[in-house]
Amino acid sequence: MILVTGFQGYAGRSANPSELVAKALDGQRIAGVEVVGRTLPVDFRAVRHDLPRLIDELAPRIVVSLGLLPGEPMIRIERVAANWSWFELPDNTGYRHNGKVIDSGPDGYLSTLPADAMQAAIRRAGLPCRQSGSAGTYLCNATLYVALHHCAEHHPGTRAGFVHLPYLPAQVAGLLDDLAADSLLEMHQRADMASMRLDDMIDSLRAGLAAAVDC
Ligand code: PCA
Repeated sequence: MILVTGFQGYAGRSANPSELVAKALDGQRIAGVEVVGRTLPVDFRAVRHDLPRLIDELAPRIVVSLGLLPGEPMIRIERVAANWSWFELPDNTGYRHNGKVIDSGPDGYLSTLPADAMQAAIRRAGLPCRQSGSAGTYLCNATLYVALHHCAEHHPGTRAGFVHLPYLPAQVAGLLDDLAADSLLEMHQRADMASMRLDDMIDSLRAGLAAAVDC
């Protein structure tokens, strides 16, 4: 079984493409393997508890968490989780975590997903994909760290990783309207206008996960 998690909206954004992709994949089969899609709250303390519980309950072969990265123009496979959080924004409970993700944990983990094979499969499907050496210092990095730490300690056969997604086109259309209405910035001052269609995100995940199952 493959566990795919997405996040709720946060920071005043109504939608989070990661939640929509996780919901779309829920119940599908990829390369013969069943997918379970779940939504995580944008809540540091809940994720630290809920994600390990979900992994214990479902014992997935692969766990991939998804999140939005505003401004990212393509599918972005994260390779590294740091044991450090520096929340520029509070989470949805108003909490800002500044410090280690897990006090007793090592400084970092490398994703155990076959990132090269996944990237190649996504590009073969005609969709843009790259890899990254930092998932940031917000909740997505913390989520990847929590998953890798829990799997290292309790599920050594489970591969875990994180994929960041761009905005949906409709979100950027809304941002352009907001920008025009605010009349404060020129368009070239904003660097977060990249987007990708939901179907392309779903197809990317299907292609990437099929490659991960085969590795
Ligand atoms: N993106 C945030 C947290 C939730 C989400 O979808 C991040 O990149 O950390």
